[in-house]
Amino acid sequence: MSAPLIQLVDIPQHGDARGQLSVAELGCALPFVVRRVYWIHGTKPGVSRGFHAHKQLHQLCVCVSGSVRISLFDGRREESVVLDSSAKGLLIGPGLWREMHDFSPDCVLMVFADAEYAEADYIRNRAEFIKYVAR
Ligand code: T46
Repeated sequence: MSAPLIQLVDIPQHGDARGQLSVAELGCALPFVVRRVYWIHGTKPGVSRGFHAHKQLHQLCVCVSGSVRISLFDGRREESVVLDSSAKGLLIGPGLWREMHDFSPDCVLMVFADAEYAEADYIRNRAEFIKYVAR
């Protein structure tokens, strides 16, 4: 049996009467040293994003507001998950085609990455990706 493509991690929450505080810490929710953080927000209605894979990059995606559906494809199987809680993070390793759909207007998707931005790490053509994972 193959490992699931969707790997969710629990993000510790420290809620009290004042509200919520969530923590992504190395060795706990974060399995790698973070070298870059970016966030996707203000996504227009009906827009989807992603449509690429990475050769090396590891990322943790946390939907800190609203919701988004993320699908992952390894060249054979496709799985998807709705992220709608800052208490869950989705780990996405290399060799996975990702697409992001159904962004809510208030969605803020925060992404922690283990490397600096490098366009050479992207595979943005699906046919090329399928060839790449079949090697
Ligand atoms: C991913 C998914 C979940 C930068 O200059 N630096 C950066 O760190 C990033 C992430 C992007 N960019 C530039 C590259 C493009 O000109 O921002 C523009 C939009 O990037 P892209 O079309 O790749 O965005 P998404 O939302 O399709 O994909 C992003 C990440 O790029 C990708 O690594 O896994 O979010």
